[in-house]
Amino acid sequence: SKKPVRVAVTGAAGQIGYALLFRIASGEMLGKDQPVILQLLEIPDEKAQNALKGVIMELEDCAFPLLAGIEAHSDPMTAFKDTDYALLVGARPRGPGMERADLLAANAQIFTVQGKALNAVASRNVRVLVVGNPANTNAYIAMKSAPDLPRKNFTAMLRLDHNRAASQIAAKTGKAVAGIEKLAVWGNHSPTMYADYRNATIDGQSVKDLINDEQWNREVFLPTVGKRGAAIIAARGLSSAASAANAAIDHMRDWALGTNGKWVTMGIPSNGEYGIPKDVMFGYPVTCEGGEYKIVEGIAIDEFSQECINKTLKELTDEQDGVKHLL
Ligand code: NAX
Repeated sequence: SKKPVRVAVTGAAGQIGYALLFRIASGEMLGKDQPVILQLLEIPDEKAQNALKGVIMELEDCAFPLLAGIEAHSDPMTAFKDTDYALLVGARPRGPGMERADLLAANAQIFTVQGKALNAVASRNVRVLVVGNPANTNAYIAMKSAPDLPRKNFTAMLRLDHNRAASQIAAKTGKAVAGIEKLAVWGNHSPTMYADYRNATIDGQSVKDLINDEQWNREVFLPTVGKRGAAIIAARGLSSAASAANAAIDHMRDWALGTNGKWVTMGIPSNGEYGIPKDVMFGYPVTCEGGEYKIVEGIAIDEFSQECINKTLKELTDEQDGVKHLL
């Protein structure tokens, strides 16, 4: 049987953590034959550490055959020791009266510390997914704080946007979501993201031709996907958690085990593809194979798409400029 791999999860006692850990431990992320050791990080605060203890008791009570160990930590330097995968979920939410700049600064502090800790103690090939918001910029900060690790191993979660877009397309066309191929989401995990179905097919038919309604694309589809997080908060009184955890599982599983040629969306550091400046943590369509992702190149960018890409890029470079002095 396989040797266990180490999976670090931060914010482990939070609501996404609660929807995520049990699925990692049951083998849904890395395969039903892959034992895992969970290295869980929470803030030192007594309430958070107690909540983490409770989650660990429940994990134990599942008696998962693949769960080879569970550790509770309050320090990233021990939580990230030798870790092969790191899911950075914990972040500072926007509190009352907090300005955007304060939010960026508070998270810059967290992700600088965690990036440095990964740099110091993680596996040299650790694969990092940042979920905590602002996810792209937090991933950028962690990457910049970990100069000894491969840049390409730092990623941000755009998969929830991708899955939301797929679900809207399936509903609109009346077809099954499983039939969708070649969907792309560009840019920032924020309402500025650009979900792009121009090349998508569903059951082999062109989505654009089937829908054939550019007004729906611009006035219904894009705002619905972009504001879905807010719609869930309005309905549930809490932000998306199970769907976010599901997207994190999808992202890591596809990265580790491959997509068989299917396009998925990952936030990854640019190498200049599609005119995005180097190092910007940008949502791109990718395929995964052999534990590596590859950007889908050669997609034609029309005028409307370029406007959308420019807008989400501007937001990201503004966020990056807002934290540059802290790095
Ligand atoms: P919760 O507030 O329920 O949980 C966050 C947990 O993180 C808390 O238990 C907190 O103690 C812990 N934490 C905070 N700072 C930490 C640190 N420095 N080290 C370790 N743990 C720390 O939030 P939850 O609903 O689980 O959401 C977590 C993050 O995901 C938020 O930033 C949220 O905005 C973000 N999201 C990102 C999404 C994406 O698509 N990229 C979608 C869902 C979600 O909104």
